[in-house]
Amino acid sequence: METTAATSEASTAQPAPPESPVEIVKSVCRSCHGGCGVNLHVQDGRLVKVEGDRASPLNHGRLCPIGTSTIDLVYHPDRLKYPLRRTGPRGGGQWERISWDEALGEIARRLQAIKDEHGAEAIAMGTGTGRHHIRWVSRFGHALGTPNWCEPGFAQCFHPRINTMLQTFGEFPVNDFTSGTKPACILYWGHNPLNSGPDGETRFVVRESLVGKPRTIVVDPRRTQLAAEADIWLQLRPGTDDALALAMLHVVIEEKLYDEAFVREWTHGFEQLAERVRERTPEWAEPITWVSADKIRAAARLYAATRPSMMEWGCAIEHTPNCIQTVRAISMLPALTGNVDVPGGWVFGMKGLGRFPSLIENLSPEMNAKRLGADRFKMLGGEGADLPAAHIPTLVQAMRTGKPYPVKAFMVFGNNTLTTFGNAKEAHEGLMNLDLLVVADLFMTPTAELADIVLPAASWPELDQLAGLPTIAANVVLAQRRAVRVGECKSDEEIFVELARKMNLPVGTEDVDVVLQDLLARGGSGVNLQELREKGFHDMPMRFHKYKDKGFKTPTGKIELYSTRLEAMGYDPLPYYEEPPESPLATPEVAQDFPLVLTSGARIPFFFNSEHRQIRALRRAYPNPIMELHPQTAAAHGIKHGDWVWIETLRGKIQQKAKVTEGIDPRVVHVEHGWWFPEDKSPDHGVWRSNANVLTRNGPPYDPAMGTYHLRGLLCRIARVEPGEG
Ligand SMILES: Nc1nc2c(c(=O)[nH]1)N[C@H]1C(S)=C(S)[C@@H](COP(=O)(O)OP(=O)(O)OC[C@H]3O[C@@H](n4cnc5c(=O)[nH]c(N)nc54)[C@H](O)[C@@H]3O)O[C@H]1N2
Ligand SMILES: Nc1nc2c(c(=O)[nH]1)N[C@H]1C(S)=C(S)[C@@H](COP(=O)(O)OP(=O)(O)OC[C@H]3O[C@@H](n4cnc5c(=O)[nH]c(N)nc54)[C@H](O)[C@@H]3O)O[C@H]1N2
Ligand code: SF4
Ligand SMILES: [Mo]
Repeated sequence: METTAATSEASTAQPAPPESPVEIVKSVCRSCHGGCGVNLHVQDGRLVKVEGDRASPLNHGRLCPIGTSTIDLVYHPDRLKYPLRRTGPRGGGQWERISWDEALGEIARRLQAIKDEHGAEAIAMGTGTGRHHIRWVSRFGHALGTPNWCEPGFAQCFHPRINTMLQTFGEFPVNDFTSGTKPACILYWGHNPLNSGPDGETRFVVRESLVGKPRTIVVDPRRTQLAAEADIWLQLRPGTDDALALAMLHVVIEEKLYDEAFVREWTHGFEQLAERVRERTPEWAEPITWVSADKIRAAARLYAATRPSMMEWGCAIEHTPNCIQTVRAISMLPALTGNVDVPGGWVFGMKGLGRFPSLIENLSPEMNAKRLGADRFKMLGGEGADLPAAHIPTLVQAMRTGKPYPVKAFMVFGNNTLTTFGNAKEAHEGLMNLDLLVVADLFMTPTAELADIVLPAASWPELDQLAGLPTIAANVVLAQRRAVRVGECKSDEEIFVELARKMNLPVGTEDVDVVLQDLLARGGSGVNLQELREKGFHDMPMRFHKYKDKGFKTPTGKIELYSTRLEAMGYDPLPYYEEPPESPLATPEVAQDFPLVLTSGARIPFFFNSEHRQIRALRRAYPNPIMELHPQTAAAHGIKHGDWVWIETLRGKIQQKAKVTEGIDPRVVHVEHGWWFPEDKSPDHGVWRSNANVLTRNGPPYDPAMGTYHLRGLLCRIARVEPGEG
């Protein structure tokens, strides 16, 4: 039975026999990065209703369309319910059911054989973004002895911000949504949190921050709802955020709009920064960014003059290969204007959870040095990383070519590789070349179809976990509870513990609850696991100006506008502009054939990355992949609203349905990411038809410190799909 996804306040309900008692389990939705409090109603061992918890500070009883569809997710007929072993050729779609014992036994045996023959580094771990189990993936890898784990968001999403902020500010700042002080100004930069609710905020607290009617500035190539309602909308050319940020810094410094006392006392390298941006005038930035110099000035003035102000930044600033310096430049706007660790502005969190035991200490220095990409990208895989990860393009290359050394096994826990890695065709080649591919997922995705063994993962109402949100800051600590069981599904956490035991690993074999208790005990919340589970959440009162006690946690004790740590790692200590590697300015010869600027991946409220396309209510609300183009561009190509359109780059071509809108520049096209069609025949499930990552690049140049590749601001051409084509 399906429920409608159209409202944000609804809960899902199914009729149940009146005589059975209903148990209510307090838990937390983890279908996105957020953590909306929920009451799970369980009757006869079955989830019968999921309602938002009105007491939760993160959602006050509300759920988004995805959370509202939880019952449809949990009991979807296509859920994987027991382990499967492939019987025919890789990707041939032939499977046999096996027991957990057989599955884990075979995985353990084959991993051990690969480790013995090629070394532990020949085994890579993979996962997806920000879920309950993300930290358990690297933990298991480290217990096994491999330094190679990866997540498609690590170099492309959130972690560039984390690592840059740790180097520059000493801590990771988040917005103060909970103290009650409303911001006077919010700058939304490459971020549309009304749709996305990322990084452990929920879209509900984000909405509430708008209640006090703050002034708003939006940096986005598309006219989103936020952009349409903004005081100032900077409609930039995709991929030129660095130039825009430098020009805004120029204005703030040149016109002395900064907080002089804060800058003097609490920042390092102001003079060098001033020198770096002296020539970066709005007039310099205008032809690069396509934003008028007047608007750039107006935005810088409004932002600097209106305090307290929040900086709401998103993954769009991490989808071009100058990502670390872009993040640094943008972060200097709150730094210069003193909007750091203040009520209603950027704050450092209360750290309700301890540091997750990643077991990285289990790796020798030699093994750490073998992490793919670590020698080049120190902010991703080396000393500049909070939790070092492997560089995905280098990993895919190691799978495809055996260089710099062979990677033979990939253990994927919650990632649909073919849809979310840049340059999906190369990722496919890599997967096809493996000796062992294991995929744990809720559904048989096009990636799982290529596996040797598929494991049925438990969805969030089926497992116990803790979350501290916002991510890293952890002002609110939440307990996720197992309320029901489906088939033979196991949580990722349990699978790792069982596999570690089966392989007799020296570490990583403790029960899940032992790890959780320790995590909570080492945080600053003061609650124990049982209390937390009874209430569902614990929010901690916020303290501000914490840096006044002991300074910022950087080598100079100040916010490092001039970064001594980047300098020590051999990177530029000051932010700079760099044109994206494929663009009308960088590659005019490519632009002759591919004249439009392509950006991808703006989030929609009905799906999380490549997920939820099989949930009927969500799919009914949003049936097709949509590309956006301007009416002039549409007319020039004979394209009408609703036509299917070919979008083609140097890498390949796909089709999505046209939304013709004035809200995008005539020179720019936007495509959605994550599309496949569960209803299409196996094994591909239509993954090559509309998948944005057929179009994207994973080649160099990368961000020199982070290894980031290019997903937004590429070059493309378009054509109408003619009847009978494609
Ligand atoms: N419902 C839902 N929620 C999600 C997700 C989801 O798929 N669905 N995904 C989750 C994930 S992994 C993440 S990282 C977050 C992402 O969420 P956000 O950080 O909000 O990022 P996006 O929605 O991808 O993009 C934000 C805006 O960037 C604009 N944009 C495109 N190119 C550029 C550019 O070059 N520069 C600038 N300044 N803007 C650009 C887009 O038009 C878009 O409106 O959301 C998370 N939450
Ligand atoms: N072109 C383009 N590409 C992008 C982006 C873009 O904007 N444009 N965005 C990038 C970003 S920011 C990110 S973070 C990545 C996101 O990439 P990922 O986070 O890897 O997202 P998915 O590939 O959708 O993989 C999630 C998979 O996990 C499964 N799953 C859900 N819950 C569980 C669970 O509890 N256990 C297990 N084992 N599996 C589970 C889902 O069914 C799904 O198959 O994509 C990146 N790719
Ligand atoms: S915003 Fe995220 S956590 Fe909240 S209901 Fe939606 S999917 Fe669940
Ligand atoms: Mo992401």
